[in-house]
Amino acid sequence: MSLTEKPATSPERDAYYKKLDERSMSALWNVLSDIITPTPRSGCQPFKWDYDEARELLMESGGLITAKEAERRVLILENPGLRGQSRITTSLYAGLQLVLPGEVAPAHRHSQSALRFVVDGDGAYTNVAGERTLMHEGDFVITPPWAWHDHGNESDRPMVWLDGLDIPMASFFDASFAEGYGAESQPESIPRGDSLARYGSNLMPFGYEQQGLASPIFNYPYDRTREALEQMRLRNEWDPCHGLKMRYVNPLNGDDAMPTISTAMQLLPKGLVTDVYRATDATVFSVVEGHGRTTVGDTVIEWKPKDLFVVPSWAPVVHQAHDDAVLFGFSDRGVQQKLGFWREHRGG
Ligand code: 1HN
Repeated sequence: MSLTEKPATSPERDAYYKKLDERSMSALWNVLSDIITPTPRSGCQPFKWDYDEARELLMESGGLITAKEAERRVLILENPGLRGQSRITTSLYAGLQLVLPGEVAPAHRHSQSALRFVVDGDGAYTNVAGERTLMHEGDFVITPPWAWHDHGNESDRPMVWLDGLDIPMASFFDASFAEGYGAESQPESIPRGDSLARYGSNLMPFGYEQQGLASPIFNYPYDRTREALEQMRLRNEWDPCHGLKMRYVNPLNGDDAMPTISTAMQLLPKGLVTDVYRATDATVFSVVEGHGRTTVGDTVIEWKPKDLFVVPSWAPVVHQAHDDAVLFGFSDRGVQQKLGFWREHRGG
């Protein structure tokens, strides 16, 4: 038995395998090297979605179907190596959602967690568990599992955001539940801004105990994130692989803001070329500011603001910033760490 080679076949062995097959069994020694690989062997491929192209197609969908009829008017970003599986990486789903002025995306809930990362537009809202928040470019917004949520756009501009969901994880565990609210939108039972004031002011309500696994802050506004990065750059200390990279955390315990999806924002200063980096968490990037080039193995990705790209597990990555650049990223890092799978490697 070997981890890299399969045993030879013979007529006797083949006859034996046929008997196994008829009883829904099979021989490990014929598949071992395929299922226990020395390094990750992902079907996920590096890929970039040009935002201008995606926006044009999204706007076309706006003339074909309403947000209400679609339930969610979303173009799924399908990894080219995983077509037809509604996934951008092996474990994560991503899509671009359009809400036109005056539209509503009806209230529903599901076991899958969602993140919204605002790509284009200003001032549409999402209601999550009774609290409404207005969304601006660069904001990171959380919909925890099983929370009622509906969206709407009362601004005068189309709004586009990136949805990231743990759909493939829920499917893997056969743990998907969903239901409609029965009305277009839920009542606004909590004043706007409540969560950020209560949990995002370096304070915590006296005696507050964690409810659920997601952060009690559900909108991490971009202006605060950007300000933190800008202040930090003054020390001129850059991680050779990441520039300045900050995780979004749950202020109660420092865990990732979401239990199944790890999120981060990174600043890459003009001219920086990062050291080679690889990690087992395939990562989705959304370009917030700046232009640059990311090489993923042999693939070269040139990016500009609002473009989206994906880096597979264990692929060697180098980022290069042509001007000051800000990247939002999400992955399953936290899940892998909790389960003992996560690995990284710095340098060539
Ligand atoms: C969903 O509920 C939203 O609430 C977006 O905006 C995308 C993809 C699959 C299943 C549910 C949303 C979704 C989704």
